[in-house]
Amino acid sequence: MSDKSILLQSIPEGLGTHKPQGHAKLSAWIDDCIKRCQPAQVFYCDGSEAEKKFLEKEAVRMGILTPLNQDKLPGCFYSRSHPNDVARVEQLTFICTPTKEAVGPTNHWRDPQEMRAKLMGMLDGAMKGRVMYVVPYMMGPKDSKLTQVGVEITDSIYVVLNMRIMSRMGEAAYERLGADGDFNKGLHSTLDLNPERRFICHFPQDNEIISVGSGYGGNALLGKKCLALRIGSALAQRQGWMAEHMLLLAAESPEGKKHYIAAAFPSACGKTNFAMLIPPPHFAGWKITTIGDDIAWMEAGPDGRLYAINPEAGYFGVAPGTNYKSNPNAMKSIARDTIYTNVALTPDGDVWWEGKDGDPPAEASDWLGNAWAPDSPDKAAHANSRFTAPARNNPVLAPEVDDPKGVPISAIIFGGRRASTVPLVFQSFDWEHGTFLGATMGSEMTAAAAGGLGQLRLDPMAMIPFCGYHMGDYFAHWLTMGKKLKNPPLIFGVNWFRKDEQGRFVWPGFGENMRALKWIIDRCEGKVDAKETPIGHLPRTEDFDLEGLKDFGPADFEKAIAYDPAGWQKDYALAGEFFAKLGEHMPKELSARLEKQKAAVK
Ligand code: GTP
Ligand code: SPV
Ligand code: MN
Repeated sequence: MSDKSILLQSIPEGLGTHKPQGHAKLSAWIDDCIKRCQPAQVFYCDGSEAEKKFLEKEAVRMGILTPLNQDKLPGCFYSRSHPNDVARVEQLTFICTPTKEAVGPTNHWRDPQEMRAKLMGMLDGAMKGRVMYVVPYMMGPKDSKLTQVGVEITDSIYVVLNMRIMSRMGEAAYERLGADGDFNKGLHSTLDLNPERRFICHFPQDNEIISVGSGYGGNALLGKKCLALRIGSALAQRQGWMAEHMLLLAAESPEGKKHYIAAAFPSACGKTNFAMLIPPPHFAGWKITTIGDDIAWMEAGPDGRLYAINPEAGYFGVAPGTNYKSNPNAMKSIARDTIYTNVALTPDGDVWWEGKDGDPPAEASDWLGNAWAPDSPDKAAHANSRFTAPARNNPVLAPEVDDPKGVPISAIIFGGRRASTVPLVFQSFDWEHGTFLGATMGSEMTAAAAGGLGQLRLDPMAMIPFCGYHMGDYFAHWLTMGKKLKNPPLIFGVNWFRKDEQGRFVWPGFGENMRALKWIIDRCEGKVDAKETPIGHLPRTEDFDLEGLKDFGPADFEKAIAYDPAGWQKDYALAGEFFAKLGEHMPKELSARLEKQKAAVK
C-alpha cells in the first residue's frame, strides 16, 4: 500500500529551508502564523526547479495530483477538487474595513476585529499534523514599480504548485522586499473544506488576506483575485493607478504597427480566448500576441498615455469549449507543465471536457471520479473545470510581458455575455461616456462563481466580484484617471454572445473577433467614419471587413450590430436602480449621463 501520509518525506537537502532572514516584520508574522496554526512541518519555498519536482512527487504520493500520460502531456497533472469546492463563492467573500460604508452595497462587509477573531478561532491548531508552506511571490515583472510582493502561507500543496505557475514565485520576492519592504500577508488553510467554514476575507488597510475552507483558484491562490484585484483595486485608488479584470493583447498590422488593447469581460466571457486570438486567413500578416488573459495594472505614463502590466505569470483558464478550432494557442499552452482541475480523465491518462476536439472518449472517469460514457446524462467535466498553465508555454506570448514600464494602451474594450440589446461592437463618445458604458454593462452569470447561472446582472467593468471598495468611488476613480490622461485610450463595447430568435449565436466569434478588433484599430487610427446613434458610434457596414466569412453577409452583420432602443430602455432602467443603490458615492457626472442617455433612447 502506498503511504498517503500528508507530511513531506525524504526532503532533499537544501529544500524547504529558505526561511527569510533580515525582515523583522515578515519573520514576526510567519512566527505568529506558526504559533497559531501549529503545523507539524514548515516548508519554506524557494521557487527552484528542484523544489517543483520534489513537491510534484510528494503531491502524487499524497494522492492530491495524478500524473497524466507523460508521452502525450509531459509535465502535466490531474486534480479533482472536493465536489463542493468548484468555483468562487461571492456570498462568502468579505471586505473587512473599519466602516461598512467604505465597501458599499456591492460587497459583503464584516467588522475587521470580529472577523479576525472568528478566523483566528478556526485557524487555532488548524495545521496540526499538516505541512505549512511559506510561499514568497511577486505579482508583476521583477523591476516594475507597480509590482507587489506577497507571501502566502498555506497548508495546500496544490495551492503551492498552482501559485508557482501563476505568479513569479521564489526568493527574488524576498530580495525585492529588503529589510522593510511592504508585502501582502496571505494566510490560507483548507481546514476541512466545509462550506460552513469557508471565508475569503480581505483587510485592505493591513494589506492582508485570510482565506479558509476552500482550495479553489480564485479563493485560494491569493495573489490572483484577492491581491491583484480586491486589495489591488483599493491600493490603486489610494495611489492613483488602476487594477482591472482585463486581458492585454498586442495587435500588429502587416505594416508592423502595434496597438495594445485592454479588455474587460466578466468571468468565463472570453478574455483568454480574445487574448490568444488567431486572425482568420483573410487577415494574413496580422499578428496578435498575448500580454495577459485576466488582470491588468495600469498607470498614467509621462506621455499622458495609460500603461499596463500583467501581474500574473500563468493562465488559470476555463477548459470547456477550449479546442484547436476555438483557441489553438490555449491548446498549445496546456500541452505541457499544466495542472488540470475537475476535467474528465480517460483510461490512457489523457484529459477530456465538453467541447474538446474530436469525439468524446468511449469511457472516462468524470470530474467526480465516476464512470462516464458518452450516453451518460451528466457532464464529464465540471462547467468551471480549469487548467493552470505557465504563460511561457503560449506560442504567441508577447515579449513585452516582462517590460517593467508596461505597454501603452490604445483602446479599452468592455464586453459581456448578452443574448440581446448590446451590439457586436460600438464606440463610446469619450472617456466619460466610456466610463458610463463600463459602469452600466450587464452580463449573464457563468459557472465561474457559485449560484445565479444565466441570470442577467449588472457587472460594471467586469469588477462586481473583485472591486475591493465602494463601486461609486471606483467609478469616480475612473473619471479621475481620465482627467490625468492627456492621451486616454478610446473606449469600446463588444458583445460576442448576441442570439437570434432560434437561440443561436448570431456572430461566429473566436478568431473572427479579429474583424471587430480591426474596426476598433481603424477607429483608433482615424481611418473610418461611423454611424452616430444615442448609444455611441456604430460601425458602418461598408467599413467592417466581412470578406472570407462563410455564411455571414451584410444582412447578418446588420442584425449583429442592430441598435435596439427598447432593449436599452430596459438596460438603463436596471442601471438606474444600480446607481441609486450607490447613493452619495455615485459620481454626479454619471448620474447626469444616465438621464441624458435615457432621454436619448426614448
Ligand atoms: P475567467 O478566467 O473566468 O476570467 O474567464 P475568461 O473571460 O478568460 O473566459 P474564457 O476566454 O475562458 O471563455 C469562457 C467561455 O466562453 C469558453 O467556454 C469559451 O469557449 C467561450 N467563448 C470565448 N470566446 C467566445 C466567442 O467569441 N464566442 C462564443 N460564442 N463563445 C466564446
Ligand atoms: C474568474 O472567475 O474570473 C477567474 C477564475 O478568472 S478565478 O481566478 O478562480 O477567479
Ligand atoms: Mn477572471
